Amino acid sequence: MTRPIVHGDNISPYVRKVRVALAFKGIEYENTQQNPFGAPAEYRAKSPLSKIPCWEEGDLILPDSSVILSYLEHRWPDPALLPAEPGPRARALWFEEYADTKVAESLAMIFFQRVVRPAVFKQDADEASIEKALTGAIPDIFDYLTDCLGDQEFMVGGAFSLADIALTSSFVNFFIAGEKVDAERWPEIAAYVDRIHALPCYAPIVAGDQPRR
Ligand SMILES: N[C@@H](CCC(=O)N[C@@H](CS)C(=O)NCC(=O)O)C(=O)O
Repeated sequence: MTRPIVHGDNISPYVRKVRVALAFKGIEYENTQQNPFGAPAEYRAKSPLSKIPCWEEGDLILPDSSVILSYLEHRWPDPALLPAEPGPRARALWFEEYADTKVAESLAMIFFQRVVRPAVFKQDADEASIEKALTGAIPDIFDYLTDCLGDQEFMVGGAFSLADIALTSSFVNFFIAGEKVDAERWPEIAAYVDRIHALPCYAPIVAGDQPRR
């Protein structure tokens, strides 16, 4: 069987989300390191929003990280990345949605401004947007996640799930952009992110995604 392909540059939080899920499930794949910006027509034919990641497995083309994770969960259910119970399962899907919207827009946005924008678009970072996120949206996110996590090890159902993968992926970009979680103000979130990033399916990916010096 030919190996499935994940199209997408490893530094994308959405591509990382898929890679961690694949590592957890022990699925082998190829990666094209496709850049979404100025992607060729051949790629846009597969991913009409011209976003990454996109999954390709023979005739099956799936352009969206949440759709890909849903497919992986049905196709390779063991080990599971969603709780079996309907309530916790839906709750995990909510955290995936929150991570892919609010969390990525706020945390990975800083990486986009400081790293991608100068490198790809030859533009300066929008410091006003960064400041607004650091003083508004990001503290709100950390407060909300602190409330949701409580004293649990994982975000949902007492076990590692795709909620933990999705919620912590953008933190890799946030850290590379030079930011950190204030561990005095949000000790639970600082410890949670470190704990999830240290898991065997996640740690090599975090290490491999650090910029080369
Ligand atoms: N909902 C999509 C979002 C993917 C996404 O926004 N990826 C970014 C890279 S981190 C991208 O491709 N951006 C290119 C663009 O917006 O033109 C998913 O979960 O896969």
